[in-house]
Amino acid sequence: MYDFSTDSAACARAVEAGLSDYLTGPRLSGPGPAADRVVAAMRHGSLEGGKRLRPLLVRQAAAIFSVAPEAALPAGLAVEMIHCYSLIHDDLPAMDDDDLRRGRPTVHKAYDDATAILAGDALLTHAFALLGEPTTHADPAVRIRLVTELALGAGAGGMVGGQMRDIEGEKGGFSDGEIGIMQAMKTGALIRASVRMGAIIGGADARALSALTAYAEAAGRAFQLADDILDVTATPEAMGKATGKDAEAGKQTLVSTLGLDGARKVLDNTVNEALLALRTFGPKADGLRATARFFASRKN
Ligand code: GRG
Repeated sequence: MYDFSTDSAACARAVEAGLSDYLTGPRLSGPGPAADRVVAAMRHGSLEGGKRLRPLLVRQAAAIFSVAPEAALPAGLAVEMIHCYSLIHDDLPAMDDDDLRRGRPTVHKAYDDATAILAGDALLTHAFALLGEPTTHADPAVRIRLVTELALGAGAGGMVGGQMRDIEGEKGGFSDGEIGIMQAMKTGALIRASVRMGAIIGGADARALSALTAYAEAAGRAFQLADDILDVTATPEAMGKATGKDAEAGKQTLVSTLGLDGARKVLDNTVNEALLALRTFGPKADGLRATARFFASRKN
């Protein structure tokens, strides 16, 4: 029987080891000390912390097609590198201006703004270098699909575009629909890409890919709703942040427009929608089922 805590802990350990290994490897070493500083900042922003949920989704989606966890790991590491870069840049004074991330000083606080920008840039760049390596998948056509999937999820039609809309939305006046689109791009797109990358590694056919995409889109909405609920209900310490930033800044979220009870109801329905999308898959999809439930129940 699938056990979420065992599998997610095993995945987190593998991600920590895999990232640490990659971030000490020969691909990152330049000829002088300047390069060492940026690698140290990349390590600060990506190691020792984080739930590693996106690599877990890659692993769980691949598991439906009997792909071993190790075979899904490089793609999971690439997604996590993109996620960590986005957090490093999001914490900068020009964006959310946060001092703490995962209970530790943010990269620009531990180093400086310029180093944090460069560390994020380098994580972004190396994510795609890693996807291009034959160890990620033996078939170059699969590697190209993985690169495209991640680039589109992270780019202007996905995470970066969602962040831009979020910044524009701070002026207020977003409808529920516009908030939903912004969130689907900002956080949903990377979750969607993670699930689809696992499915692509597993050789999913069009029908399976479409069902898993429907799962991922609902799971992404559930993740963001839970995040918005936690922003107003959890203590900042539990979230590893200095403050409950979004609520404090009066940011528009579905909690601010639907109220806490309304948002919790939508969250339950959204998790059910994610589970329904998996109905044609057997017990091998239990990992993805457990993660959708975890998204709704998480405490940080
Ligand atoms: C700066 C290009 C750029 C994008 C930033 C994703 C994002 C866009 C910003 C993150 C800000 C944020 C806190 C969004 C809420 C949802 C979210 C992504 C939370 C953090 O993800 P978790 O909970 O974090 O998976 P851990 O630390 O566990 O990895």
